[in-house]
Amino acid sequence: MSLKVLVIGSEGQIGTELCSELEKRNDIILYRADIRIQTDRERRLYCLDATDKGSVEQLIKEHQINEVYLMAALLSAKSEENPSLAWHLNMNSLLHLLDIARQGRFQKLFWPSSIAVFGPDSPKVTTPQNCVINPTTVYGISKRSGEFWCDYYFRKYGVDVRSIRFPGLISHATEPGGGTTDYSVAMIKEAVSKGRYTCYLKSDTILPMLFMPDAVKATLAIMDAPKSSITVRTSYNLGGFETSPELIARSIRRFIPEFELDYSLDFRQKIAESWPQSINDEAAVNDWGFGVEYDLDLTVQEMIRAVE
Ligand code: AKB
Repeated sequence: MSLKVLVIGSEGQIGTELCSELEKRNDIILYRADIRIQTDRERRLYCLDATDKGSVEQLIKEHQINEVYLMAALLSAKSEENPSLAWHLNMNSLLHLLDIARQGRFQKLFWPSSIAVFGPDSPKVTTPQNCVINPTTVYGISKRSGEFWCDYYFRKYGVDVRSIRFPGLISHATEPGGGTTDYSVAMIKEAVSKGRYTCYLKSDTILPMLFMPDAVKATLAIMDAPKSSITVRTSYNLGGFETSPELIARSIRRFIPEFELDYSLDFRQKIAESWPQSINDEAAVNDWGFGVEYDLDLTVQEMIRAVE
């Protein structure tokens, strides 16, 4: 029997590429939902507000959904601009689904967390899975709170919720939605289209990043893993590669030697400085076999090829 999978936030940065991969699987019937699309039942597309519990529950009941990926969220920079919307969207969408899962309406939930859960008190380098975690951004607070709720619903009600703390994600299929790490995507795209880019982070600001195919591979790997191998029910650390604006620029210049980069810093610098530079993701490696395929140079090469 086919598995019925619902992706909420299907048109976003992760959702788009996750859906492309899920669509390749013969054993899955995919339902896409997003506030930005028009309902087209024949194509299994649904216009859905992720915070509207009644509509989410109705969709899950009507189609007897087995697994849900909740990819709708407001990212870090946008969340600073609109804290109450960030809290409402990032928290309520998750709490509603945890509650619907608790009633046995579907069997497995994926929810992305972020390296934004870490704050200035956390170790900056090879940040461990468990350490002092005091986020200082609205987005980080919402993600850390969500992690606690996931763990609580697993322990108290056995809800099979799985989560990854994503680093910055680099991708070309869909525009990223207002994150601090999005300069990486903008820089590569503008290097190709204009030959220059003005960056809002300092040249040596190091952050962990991951190319989208690796992020999607990790998402599917954690969801495919046997329940017994998931030992972290808050959210798994995930690393990728460490990079900075100047390192990305250097990698771009292998293909576009005349690329010019200058700087005009804004509030995102402070957010970036509160986050780790590199991540210890050995729990993900040990529990469900995470492995990175794309390093910085390969990511930049693939990005340039795709946007040219
Ligand atoms: C952001 O920059 O807000 C996101 C993230 C690190 O979760 N890319």
